[in-house]
Amino acid sequence: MSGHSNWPEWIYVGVVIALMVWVGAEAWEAERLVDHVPADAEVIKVMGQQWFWTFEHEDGTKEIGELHVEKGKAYKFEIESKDVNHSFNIHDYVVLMDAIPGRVNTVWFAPTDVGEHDIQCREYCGLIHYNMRGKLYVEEPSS
Ligand SMILES: [Cu+2]
Repeated sequence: MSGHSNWPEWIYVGVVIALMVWVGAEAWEAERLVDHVPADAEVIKVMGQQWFWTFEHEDGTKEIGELHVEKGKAYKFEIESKDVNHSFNIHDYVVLMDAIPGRVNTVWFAPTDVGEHDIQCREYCGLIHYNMRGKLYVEEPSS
């Protein structure tokens, strides 16, 4: 085998290893972002039912069809359903989670700007599904 050079193979192996490390790191980061609920996140209980959403804040405040939150805070949604499967969606903040009777699904978000956003149901849940909408109001912090 004299005169045979291995360097193209080693470059190939190096590139493949680098790609695998990169894909692994990206996947790990994505997983971390999805799973890592900030410790100070306020819990908001979200209940879906035909055909509206209700919200309950940690201090017991309840809202129907609209949800008021503060800019710069983190919120953890605990999502359930009273009847059939729904899906809780805040399109502008890429919040999307199924609301299933008998179990609690969680998803978190942290609004960054003051404004209004649509809340909707993304699972066909019966006759008036199209009207199962709500409004998210992101407001300036009160204190
Ligand atoms: Cu629906």
